[in-house]
Order: sequence, then C-alpha cells, then structure tokens
Amino acid sequence: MGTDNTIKGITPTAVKYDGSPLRIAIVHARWNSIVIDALVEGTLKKLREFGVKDSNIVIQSVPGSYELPLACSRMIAGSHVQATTNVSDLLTGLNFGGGSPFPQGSRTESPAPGGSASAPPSNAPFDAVIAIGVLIKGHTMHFEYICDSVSNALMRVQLDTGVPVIFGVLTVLEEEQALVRAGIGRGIDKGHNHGEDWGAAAVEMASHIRRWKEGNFA
Ligand code: DLZ
Repeated sequence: MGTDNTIKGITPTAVKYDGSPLRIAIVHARWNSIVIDALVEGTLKKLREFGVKDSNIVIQSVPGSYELPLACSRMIAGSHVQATTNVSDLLTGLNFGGGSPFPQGSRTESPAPGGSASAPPSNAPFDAVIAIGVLIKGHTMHFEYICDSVSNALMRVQLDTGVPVIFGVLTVLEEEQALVRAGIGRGIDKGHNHGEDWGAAAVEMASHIRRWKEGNFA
C-alpha cells in the first residue's frame, strides 16, 4: 500500500503449497454484499492460484455473519456424510452452484491451474472451511455481540472438528474500512483484498493438517 510504512501483515512462506488434492468450502454471509462479493472473488482467485480445482470448491451462503459458525459446523459434518454415503447432489463443487447467489460457472474466469473446471467433484471431507462475513459497527451493541460470539464460535468449530476454519470476517467501524480490506476502496488507494490471504491460509492450513495427521513434521 504505497507510502504506508506499517510492519503489519503476513510474511509469505517459502513453501509452495499444492492445492490440487484439497477440497475447500467457502461459506459467506449476505450482509454488505458488495464487500462480500469482492472478498469471495479474492478468495477464489488465490485458491485457484494454488491449484485448488473449481470442482472441489463448494460455496454456500447464509443470511448474516451470526449464522456462519453453525453453517461451518454442519457443512463439515455434511461433507463426512457425503464421503461415506456417496451422495452426489449435496455440497457439490463450485460449478454446481450450491446455495450461493453466485450462479453456476459465473466465477470461472479461467480454470484452476491444478486441473480443469470440469474435473469430477471430490466427495472427500472438507480440508478447510473459509467463513466470510462483513460486520460494520452501527449505533447499537449488536456489532459487539455478533463479533464476539462469531469469532469465539468459529474458533470452537475448528478446535472441535479438527478442520481449519479460516476467519474471513471483517469487523470494521465504518464502510470505507471494509471496502479497503476488500481491495475496492473509494479513494486512490483501493487497499488489499483480504480474501486472497484467506485463500492462501486455507491451503496452507489444510496442507499442514494432512501432514500432521500422519505424524509427518518434515
Ligand atoms: C442484524 C445484523 C446487523 C445489525 N449487522 C450485520 C452486519 O453488519 N453484518 C452481518 O453479517 N450481519 C449483520 N446482522 C445480521 C446477523 O448476522 C444475523 O443474520 C441476524 O441477527 C439473524 O440471526
């Protein structure tokens, strides 16, 4: 970000993670949808860069951020059911729609580098879930209650299930802060799309968990 001398932000890892075997879920709220749409796009862009196949990305939506933790929990559980029962019309990949307002194929600018958009969808349990919401402070205490409960509950879901739940929830004081964090600021500085970081975090954590499960710390 131009002249900003901040030391904040993530240090990129030297390891190039391979997203091609991974199955990832995105669940997003529909409040503040201009920002949500940009964040989901940023997340997808990064997942594709890491080679995650469109057919292995499931997108669902819920009304607001408060609904995200339950959605993550039930989607993780549902993916285990799917893996054992071979149910093909539940939680299918990006190309099949899947409950998000983003229509079938609307996000497929280019196939993921790891494979084509038409690759058969995996039925494996999700390797990671990315929860995306945008909470903008209003004039009441609503914001504080939702921020607190959602962040705690998302942490609980990942600890309870062992599946990484990426915290893609912006908790901002005003609209412009949200726009800048989605890379669509109104000023000269458009900001940075945090969805990209969430996509990268999902691939990294999913890859770690696959290794760690097998006692592999190399
Ligand atoms: C009610 C509410 C308010 C005031 N603000 C937001 C917001 O900024 N971002 C968001 O994602 N959701 C908001 N909600 C909706 C709640 O998250 C939730 O959907 C409803 O309270 C119903 O449970």
